[in-house]
Amino acid sequence: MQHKVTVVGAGNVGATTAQRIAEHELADVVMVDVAADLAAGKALDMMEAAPVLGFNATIEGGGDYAPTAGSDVVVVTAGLARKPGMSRDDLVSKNTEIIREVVARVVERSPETILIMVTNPLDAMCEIARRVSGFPRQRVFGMAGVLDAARMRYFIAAELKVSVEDVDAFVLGGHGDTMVPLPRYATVNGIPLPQLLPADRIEAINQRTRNGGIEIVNYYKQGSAYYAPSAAVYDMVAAILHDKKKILPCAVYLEGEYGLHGLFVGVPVKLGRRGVEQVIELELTPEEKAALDQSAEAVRGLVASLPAS
Ligand code: TXD
Repeated sequence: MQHKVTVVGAGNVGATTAQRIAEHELADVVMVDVAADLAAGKALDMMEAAPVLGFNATIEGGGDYAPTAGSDVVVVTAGLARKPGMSRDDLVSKNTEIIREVVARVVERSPETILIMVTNPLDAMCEIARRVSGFPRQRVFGMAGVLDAARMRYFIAAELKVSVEDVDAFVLGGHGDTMVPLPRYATVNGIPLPQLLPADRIEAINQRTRNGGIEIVNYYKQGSAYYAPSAAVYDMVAAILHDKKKILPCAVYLEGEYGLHGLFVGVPVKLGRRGVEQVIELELTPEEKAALDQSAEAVRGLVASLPAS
């Protein structure tokens, strides 16, 4: 393949992302995990599907970072999920340690790469990656909005019994309870959602979108969503490698846009071969702006609590 993508973390999201990238022949994939055999075994298992499915991309896996050198894109999914008895702060400090180590090691070998962060708490881990890599905001950002919007799009399509292909939606803000679904900017083949559904049904869709992650966790009991998250990462990687200039909601470091400075917040951006090529500023109503500010405050609080390096 022309391109190389590294996926750090060969768990549920990482391995499924690797599979989607390879099966679509988007790039050759290197998976790295502290659980080296897990990464090696999953890579081999996927390669053994190649003759049946007929894809020519390669997937290799292990614990070594040497094969990641010169990656066009690096997707970081490494981290711990919260276990019983673990506080949110425990998770933040443990994942901060992991992200610092992982980002330093990939950036050393791929100094020109584009980093897509996935590990939670997403917006805070993006900030750690930005600090450690020293990358400009064009090349370090997070996946959350594409997933949150995909959930909202699915819920709208299911409610209206229309094709998911016709439904667009935007979700702004941090990746958490304070995310801001924007039904005013949701459309069904160009028709604004508020013309198709009454306010109470729209509010129910907003609420289900905010709870989209926990809804899946409640089914799985252990572990969290990965089919839709890996699809969202795939969409971002494809937009970058094919220089599509797609407008997608991503967690990006704001430098004054939306009146916010110096923190990662989910907003629409243009994604192309150079990464985030433009931040798109939507016009917001005072209520929408207040909800975005509240979401940004939650991110700011979490970043302020990060352990010092
Ligand atoms: O919207 C979003 N951004 C998200 C985020 C959607 C879904 C999942 N989200 C978060 O991604 C989730 O809360 C986790 O923080 C990550 C990864 O989720 P996943 O479901 O893939 O978790 P797993 O299956 O536990 O996989 C994590 C892997 C596992 O194989 C570990 O061995 C590995 O990370 N790991 C490491 N790899 C490399 N280096 C280090 N230090 C390391 N530590 C753990």
